[in-house]
Amino acid sequence: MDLNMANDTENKGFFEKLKAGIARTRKAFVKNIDEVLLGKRVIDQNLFEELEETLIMADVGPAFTYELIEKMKDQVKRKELGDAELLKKVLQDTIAETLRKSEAPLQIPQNGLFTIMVVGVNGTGKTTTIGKLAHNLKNNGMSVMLAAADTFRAAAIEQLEIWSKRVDVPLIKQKTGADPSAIVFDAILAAKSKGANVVIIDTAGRLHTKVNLMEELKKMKRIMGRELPGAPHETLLVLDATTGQNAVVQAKMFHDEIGVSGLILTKLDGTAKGGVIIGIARELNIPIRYIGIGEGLDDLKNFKSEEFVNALFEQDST
Ligand SMILES: Nc1nc2c(ncn2[C@@H]2O[C@H](COP(=O)(O)OP(=O)(O)OP(=O)(O)O)[C@@H](O)[C@H]2O)c(=O)[nH]1
Ligand SMILES: [Mg+2]
Repeated sequence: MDLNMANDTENKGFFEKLKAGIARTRKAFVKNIDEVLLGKRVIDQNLFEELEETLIMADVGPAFTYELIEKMKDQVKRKELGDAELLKKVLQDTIAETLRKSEAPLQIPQNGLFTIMVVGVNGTGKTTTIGKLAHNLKNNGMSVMLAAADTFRAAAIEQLEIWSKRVDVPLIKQKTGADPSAIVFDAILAAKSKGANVVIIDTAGRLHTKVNLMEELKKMKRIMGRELPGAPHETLLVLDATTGQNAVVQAKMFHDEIGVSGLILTKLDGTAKGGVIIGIARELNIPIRYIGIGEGLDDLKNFKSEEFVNALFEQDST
């Protein structure tokens, strides 16, 4: 089912919010690009160098930057581009095409139990995102359950409990230090017996070592698959946009280790590094499911590439 049932007014409201949220990225990116391109009469090596530097600074990543510049040079050589301002159109179209490939909203079947494991390094926004996602799914008529499998940090369970109360969905938990796989086991059992549609599992972002963390996540996946064929149905990796290129590195690492089926990019509000979404789309073959643009319940939204590109290139009203 389409999980985005927002009506037109809500969509408009969200678009304005998205625009406001990514204002700093727009300033750091589109405005700098404009400075490089607009009003230039000749397209020369100098211009390409300036453009390349601006793109790299905007966190879109080396692969995207290289390909784009090569494409532009090629078009200039073939005399398809004579005007620097036309380069902006090529840039915008290339971004749109890159982001489009990463657009694939999460589809949750109406029947049966769907399990979502949420992973990511500490502080990226896992627990907060789970609260927002539970709210979103509940509003779409699903019965949702949360599982507090981050048992490493004392405050982690409490934090998820606050969200579960706020959203009014049940929470499966044990004491700090308990085996996360035991919680996942309990949660699947409880969800089956209550006929819940979705279980969302919070996991630790940090253990004593990185190896420990990956081993623990793998074990949780194994236990889930044993208790419920196909589980986890979705492994969502939460990435923090403010970390720029680090987010790409983290995604590669998690994907290599445990396999990731979807991405969520948080904290797009208030960062100038939002261009990283383009690097993520270009360098990873993993759908971007949602984006986070704030700390509130309604600040998580399905990733829609066209909406994002429009918000990015929209002229700033200020
Ligand atoms: N501005 C903004 N802040 C966010 C967003 N998502 C999460 N945060 C904030 O980021 C901080 C960390 O969020 P958590 O949800 O605790 O992150 P976590 O990944 O669960 O962290 P650990 O449990 O330590 O691994 C909190 O202060 C959140 O309110 C977002 O989209 N925008
Ligand atoms: Mg957490």
